[in-house]
Amino acid sequence: MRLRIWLHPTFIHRKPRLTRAGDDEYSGLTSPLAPRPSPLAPHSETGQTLVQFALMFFVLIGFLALAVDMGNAYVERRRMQNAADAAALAGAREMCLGQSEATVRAAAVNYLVRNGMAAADITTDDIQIISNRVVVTAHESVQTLIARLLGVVTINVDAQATASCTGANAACGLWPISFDLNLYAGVQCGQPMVVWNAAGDAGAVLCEIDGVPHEICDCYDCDLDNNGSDDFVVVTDIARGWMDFPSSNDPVYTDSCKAEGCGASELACRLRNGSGGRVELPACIPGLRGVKASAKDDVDARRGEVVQVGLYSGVNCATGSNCSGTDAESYYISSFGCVSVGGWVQSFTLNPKPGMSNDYKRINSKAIIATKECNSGSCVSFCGVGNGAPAAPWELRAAGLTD
Ligand SMILES: [Ca+2]
Ligand SMILES: [Ca+2]
Repeated sequence: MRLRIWLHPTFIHRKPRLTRAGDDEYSGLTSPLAPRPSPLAPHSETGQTLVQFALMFFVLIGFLALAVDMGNAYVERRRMQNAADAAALAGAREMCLGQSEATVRAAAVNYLVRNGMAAADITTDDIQIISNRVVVTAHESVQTLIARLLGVVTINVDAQATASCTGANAACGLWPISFDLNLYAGVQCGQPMVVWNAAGDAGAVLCEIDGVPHEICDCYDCDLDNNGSDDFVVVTDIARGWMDFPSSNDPVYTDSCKAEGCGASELACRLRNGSGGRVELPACIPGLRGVKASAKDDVDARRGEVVQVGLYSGVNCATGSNCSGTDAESYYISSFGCVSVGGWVQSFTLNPKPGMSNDYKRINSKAIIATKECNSGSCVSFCGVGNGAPAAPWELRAAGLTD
């Protein structure tokens, strides 16, 4: 009998849009959806009301279903999006670590399940591995509460995410030595760099042929096994620098080696332990050229390890520095790479090539052997995300979500 209330004139007056079709006084306000008067009137009035009631009931149920079930589906879709994001990232991370496709896939499946997707619902197509990308679809059928009264028992929700393994935007635990990016990019994968490190040798190891500067190995013999290709690249202090990493404000990545100034003990600590701080690209890091003749034990402590290094594309980017003296410099770090530490050599010998003038003498120097790493599963940032740009083979990598 509640429908009678709707027909009361005062009520209708206040809510004209609820006016029933056929009420003359208010017929101008009749809804176009209202049923036409039945030819069976007046007996049909009750039936007509019932039809209206039924229609409104279904409309009401429809709106309720929309509110409750769609709201629920929306929440579930958010959950599936989180699952897809986490799974794609986990897969891309394994990709960066150089793992097999099966491992990439397993990591993605693991994260889908951990984030609420039923294992039984996961199909092969849900995880696609395309080049350096992992595309994950998370999906589920949400049981409806209200819409099932209208025959809709489940709503399918799905979400997709793409993550890729690309160059890293940040590094932690950097070794406190950076290389000139141009020089580093030109070194062959797996080729050792002999990082010259004796006082005065930066000037001594010069190569000029007919007055034109050349690569050091054009004047000195770097092909010891005479197979026609150089066995190493000589890096003097014009192509590398010692980093004095600035304070890290990051509460997670604190730098326990940090000390005032630019001293040898701070550098030794970092050679041994790496910098705990986080360096995000691009960065201008103060430092020194020069030599660190006392670093032998600290370098040898890392022998055989792959360490992450900054690569600079410019110098003197900073106006102030903790470092002082003629060797003080700052380095514009625009990329990261990795080297495996071959250790310290107390006396590395270079012999002039046959035919060089008498100005070129045999020279010996303390040196650090650092071999350029490419496609290494150890060359992965643990505090950065992917920068989105495809990584060079030697570049420090990280996983990141891609649009
Ligand atoms: Ca050779
Ligand atoms: Ca310092």
